[in-house]
Amino acid sequence: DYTPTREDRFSFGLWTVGWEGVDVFGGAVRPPLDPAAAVHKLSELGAYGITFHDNDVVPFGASASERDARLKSFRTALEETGLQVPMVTTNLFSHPVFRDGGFTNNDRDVRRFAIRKAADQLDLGAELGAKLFVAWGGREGAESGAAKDIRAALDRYKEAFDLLGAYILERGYDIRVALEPKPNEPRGDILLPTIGHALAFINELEHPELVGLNPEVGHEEMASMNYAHGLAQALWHGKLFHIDLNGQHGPRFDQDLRFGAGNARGAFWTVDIIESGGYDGPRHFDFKPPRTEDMDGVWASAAGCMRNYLILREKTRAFRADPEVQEALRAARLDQLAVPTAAEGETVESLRADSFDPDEAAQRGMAFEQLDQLALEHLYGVR
Ligand code: GLT
Ligand code: MN
Ligand code: MN
Ligand code: MN
Repeated sequence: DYTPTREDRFSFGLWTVGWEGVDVFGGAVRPPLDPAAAVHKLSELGAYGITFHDNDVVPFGASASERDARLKSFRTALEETGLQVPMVTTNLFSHPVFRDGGFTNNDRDVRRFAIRKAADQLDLGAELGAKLFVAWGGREGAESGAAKDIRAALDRYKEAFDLLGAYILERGYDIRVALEPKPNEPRGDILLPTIGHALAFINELEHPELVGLNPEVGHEEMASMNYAHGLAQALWHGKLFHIDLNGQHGPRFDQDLRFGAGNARGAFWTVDIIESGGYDGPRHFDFKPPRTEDMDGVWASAAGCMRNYLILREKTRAFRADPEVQEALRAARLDQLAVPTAAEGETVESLRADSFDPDEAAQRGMAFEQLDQLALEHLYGVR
């Protein structure tokens, strides 16, 4: 049975189930969702955590008393349910002041305000026990050429994370930062468009150890990247701090389908790497219940994310445990790939001593088709 429990560590963005369905072509189709109600419903469905932007709970520009009232009912719901807040993030994209982004806005005063806004949310996150701060820079980018000096913008982007990193250390917060890449939408071209761009950027920061990644399925697939490979590389660098799970069909607009919908084969390998690659963070869903749905449909969609994850977890485990698969893995020489190419102390000169017959080696097939067929049969449910 695929009933989620808290041990599964499923978490949801408040903005996901709370999405009212506003898109470029039409207005809201669903009423605003009270954050406290979302906490109760997600807890009931089996989630362990909820994540949020500052403005998902406290409207932009709210008075101090309104802020306190909103936070109070949210906190009460957290206490009543025991739901955690593993991650928080800041909205630096909705208000018109962020039309050209936050940290890389051409306007200096807007950049200063954006950093301040992020720091306020770090304070709230620390108070609620969050261990992670996600930075999705959806508005950091451009539609045209001369409008953005990319090198200067990257200087400013670095400056923002250096200031926030210093702030985290100075306050003694147990919080790390995770960058979320996306190639485009809402900006024509977004800075740090893929996992690889973001990894390279992190190396230029003052406190690279504080900063890692929050890759999203749909965003990598929009860039025609292989999400599971991206997660594997982020893990290899020790930088997979968080994940945004959802569904996507190929390189079109950001679909944010429920996890397991869209590219099902990609979802299989995604769960396989999450479960076996050493990732130990939350299984976080960032999807948008389609605007065809009423609130019942929203909760069905949220439940579907967790159920699909558990189904795929069972299937990937069965795949790894299948003796025929283990045999096929050996036939495909995965065991050889795990062995260093040169033995301890060997040099290029040692390789020159090999007697190797390329024509003979060229005869060997790799036996990958048989291996992949077994994976598909596990996915299709016939094994
Ligand atoms: C926004 C975006 C997501 C990000 C969220 C965090 S907000 O919905 O589309 O991919 O993860 O800022
Ligand atoms: Mn996301
Ligand atoms: Mn998305
Ligand atoms: Mn999104």
